[in-house]
Amino acid sequence: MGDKKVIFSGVQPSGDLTIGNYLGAIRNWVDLQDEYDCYYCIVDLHAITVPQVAKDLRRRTLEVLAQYMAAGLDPEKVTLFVQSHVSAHAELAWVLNCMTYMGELNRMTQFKEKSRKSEANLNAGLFTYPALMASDILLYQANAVPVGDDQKQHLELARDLANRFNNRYSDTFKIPEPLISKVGARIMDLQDPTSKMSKSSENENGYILIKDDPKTIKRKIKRAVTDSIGEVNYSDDQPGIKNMITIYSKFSGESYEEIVNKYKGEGYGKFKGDLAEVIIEGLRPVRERFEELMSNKDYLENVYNEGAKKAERVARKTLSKVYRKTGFIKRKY
Ligand code: AQP
Repeated sequence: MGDKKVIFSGVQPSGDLTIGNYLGAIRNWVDLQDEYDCYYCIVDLHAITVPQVAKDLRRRTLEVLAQYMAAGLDPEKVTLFVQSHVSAHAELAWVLNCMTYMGELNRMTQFKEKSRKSEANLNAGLFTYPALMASDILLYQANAVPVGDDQKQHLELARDLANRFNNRYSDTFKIPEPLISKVGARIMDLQDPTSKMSKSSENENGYILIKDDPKTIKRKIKRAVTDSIGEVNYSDDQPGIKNMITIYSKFSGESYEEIVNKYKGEGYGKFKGDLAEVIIEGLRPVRERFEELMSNKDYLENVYNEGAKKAERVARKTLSKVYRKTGFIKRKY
């Protein structure tokens, strides 16, 4: 590992992973695994900021790990681990919470959006989520964080908190930079192409899961909303079609222009039929490898145990410095 720059990123096991998570995050992580020292986490502590059913959370945590690996992340090269296995995350989050202003958290758009959706269930964890995310990143002295547009504001807060701590005490944290993928387009909901595709969406026709079978993928694409224009154009006036062209392009490697030209004069039926095939073929190796991995629980267990051990060593080192500088006395035995 040595001089390699460090990267931290994670996905919440708050639902089954969608092609939004795959194309927008995980597939890009795979491209970074040789160049960087990568920590890829399954952020289960974050997931409980909205209520979860324990047995589903348990199942999904393991499935997310298997999907990381099925997508191409190699546990020999990167550190794969479960957030709750490394208690330093929750511990540093507390210290950072005590340095975060209410006003800063109030401005977070994700909090505003999520609180609008679940007014009956507003908990303090959802509000202080960005301090936990800052601790995830800062514990590993990450140089860079691959994030989607939606997470930029949280990363900005992580940078502010790192600077605040460094100024108040002394140099402790690296200041992380965003690493925004050049091809990191946002994948939108198939039923409401003005919102992003989300794994916790209530309408299952709005997303495609990595583990959806071909029949389900065909059905969901068939039902995806389009418009009455009737031409395959890459245009903001046709958000449904535009989103499907993006997905097509990301799976096939063809450019938007090539795709638009290919379907000139064709209706949406042919385009949708082909798109379903492109997705099915793109996901096939991932799904097959995923199923194989899920039938080998011992191996998965070994991967997350080894990952936690490695992450724990690095995280403890940072946390010890933070505790010492904060003024906590060290336990002597
Ligand atoms: N639709 C998307 N298009 C591109 N990238 C996406 N990501 C998520 N949705 C899309 C990226 O996936 C990573 C995982 O994010 P997360 O699990 O921390 O939570 P999220 O961003 O809130 O993802 P979801 O699927 O919308 O989850 P829920 O519904 O639980 O909130 C991030 O890198 C994100 O950018």
